[in-house]
Amino acid sequence: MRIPFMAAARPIKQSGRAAGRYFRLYVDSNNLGGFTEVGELEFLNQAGQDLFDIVPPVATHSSAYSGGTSAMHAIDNNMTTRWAGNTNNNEWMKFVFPEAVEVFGITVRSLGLGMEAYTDRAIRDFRLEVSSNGIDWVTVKAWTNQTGWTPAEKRTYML
Ligand SMILES: [Ca+2]
Repeated sequence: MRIPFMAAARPIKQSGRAAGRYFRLYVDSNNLGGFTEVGELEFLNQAGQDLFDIVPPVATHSSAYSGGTSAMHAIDNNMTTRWAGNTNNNEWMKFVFPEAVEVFGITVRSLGLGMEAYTDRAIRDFRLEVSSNGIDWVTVKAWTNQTGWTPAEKRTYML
């Protein structure tokens, strides 16, 4: 008899936190610029530290304008680089951690140096999702109407 994998790996979603190995930042819409872009993204642990630095994940994306704008460029601690999805809606970045992590919040930075004219590419309606297998997703929390971004602005969203 097989022991159900799901019992051990089931992601935990509860008020104020989410735990698992598989996460996705799903962008329903940006601020209507041509591309969906994020300068930097952080996943915060309970101490407010960036889990991307502590437990580096593999990052992938729905699409990217070029190899130099892949999802990895949203977590490289470099505000001169960014992730750029090809359209202004239904784009995502996926993060697979080597072990389960507990996320308490996220921070998002809009486009930084050299991209000041394109703040309409910043994300507007988006959600954090968690998964037990990297395929089937559960929304942890959604945020809407995030407008009026200034260049390299950092906003914090707690779960
Ligand atoms: Ca970057």
